[in-house]
Amino acid sequence: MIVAPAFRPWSSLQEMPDRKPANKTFSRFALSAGGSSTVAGLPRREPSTLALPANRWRVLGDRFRLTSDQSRPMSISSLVRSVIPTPLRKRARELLAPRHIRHWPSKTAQVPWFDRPDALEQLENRRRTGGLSDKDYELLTRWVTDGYCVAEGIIPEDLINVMMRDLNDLWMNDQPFAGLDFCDLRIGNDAPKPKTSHAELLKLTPTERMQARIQSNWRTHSFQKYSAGANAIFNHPEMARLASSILYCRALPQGSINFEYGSKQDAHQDTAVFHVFPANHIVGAWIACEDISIDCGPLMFYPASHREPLFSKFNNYPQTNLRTANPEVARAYREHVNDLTRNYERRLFLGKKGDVFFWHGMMLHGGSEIKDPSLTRKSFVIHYMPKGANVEGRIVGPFNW
Ligand SMILES: O=C(O)CCC(=O)C(=O)O
Ligand SMILES: [Fe+2]
Repeated sequence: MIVAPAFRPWSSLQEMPDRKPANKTFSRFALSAGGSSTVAGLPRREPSTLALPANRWRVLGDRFRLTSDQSRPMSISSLVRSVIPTPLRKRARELLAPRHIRHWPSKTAQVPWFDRPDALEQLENRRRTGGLSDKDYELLTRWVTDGYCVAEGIIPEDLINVMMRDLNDLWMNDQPFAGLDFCDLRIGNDAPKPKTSHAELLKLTPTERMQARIQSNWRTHSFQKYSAGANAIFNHPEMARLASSILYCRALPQGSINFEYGSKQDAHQDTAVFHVFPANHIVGAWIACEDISIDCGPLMFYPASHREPLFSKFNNYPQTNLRTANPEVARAYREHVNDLTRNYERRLFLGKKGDVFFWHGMMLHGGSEIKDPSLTRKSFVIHYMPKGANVEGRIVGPFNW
């Protein structure tokens, strides 16, 4: 039997969830967002009332005209975002960015527990000592052996509906949200643009906007900053509890992506697109925002592929990955992944609305081919990491995105 050294996450095990995370204050407030949908086919918004996390409600409140029974201070990052214009924030980030590439140790004691040879024994111990329910034990066993697990029905439908309605309203808002961009939007007959700001979108006629919406495989990032519904899901306690149980320390949501259609994204590992240190301390979570049909280009994944070593040309990870790779290395990575996919069975995630698919940073996954382009594939993706593991700010450019 191989005995791995005791796992020491950033926070001590006493801080471990399997209980509600810190953000558990809920307030009831009425949500009545501004703007109305006038284009045929877009549902008219009805005001609704939901239990939503109270953090950052003021920022959202300004934008969504929330009425709350409770006042809470604005977070520092929200305050900075609302006071300093985006170009200035970008410039400040450039000036503060690191200039010298550092050497990142490839061998570190901080291998996540699930990548250690005794991972299943550790799970057994956690169960024996009362730290895991049977259900969680089952999910985490699947995580260890196959690099993913599925938690069914954990996000309430009404919460998803609120986020979807907010997302829908973006296309017809009266005022743009500063800092909100759409990626890969194709306007008219133009090629898809990497980024189109919300302000640019709203300059188009309603018909042009709708055409762009339905003809593009667009996505938007960090919608939780603009939508109370998205924010409630981003901070959803059960998602955080499960991601924390996987990482075995407190998991923090790092960013989000909303998709309306399939992504058709090539198979990849998230380690290749995120800068995570120590490696593999990342959990992807893909929330089905409608029942996913087989022809819409579902999320594809390759069970057990998470055991593959990191691509050899990413030899100073997390500095070297796809985001910083030159074209030759990027091409070699694509070939490497293509070769790997031949060794594993490909599966599709056909989740029901509210189901969540969690995956390991090294598990191959992507967007499968879209057989029927008229079908939507509404999803919300969140990536979790422990505090301090997202080292994006310590990476030196130039960057590919
Ligand atoms: O939703 C998809 O098709 C792929 C998403 C993905 O790869 C990711 O967010 O890491
Ligand atoms: Fe990914």
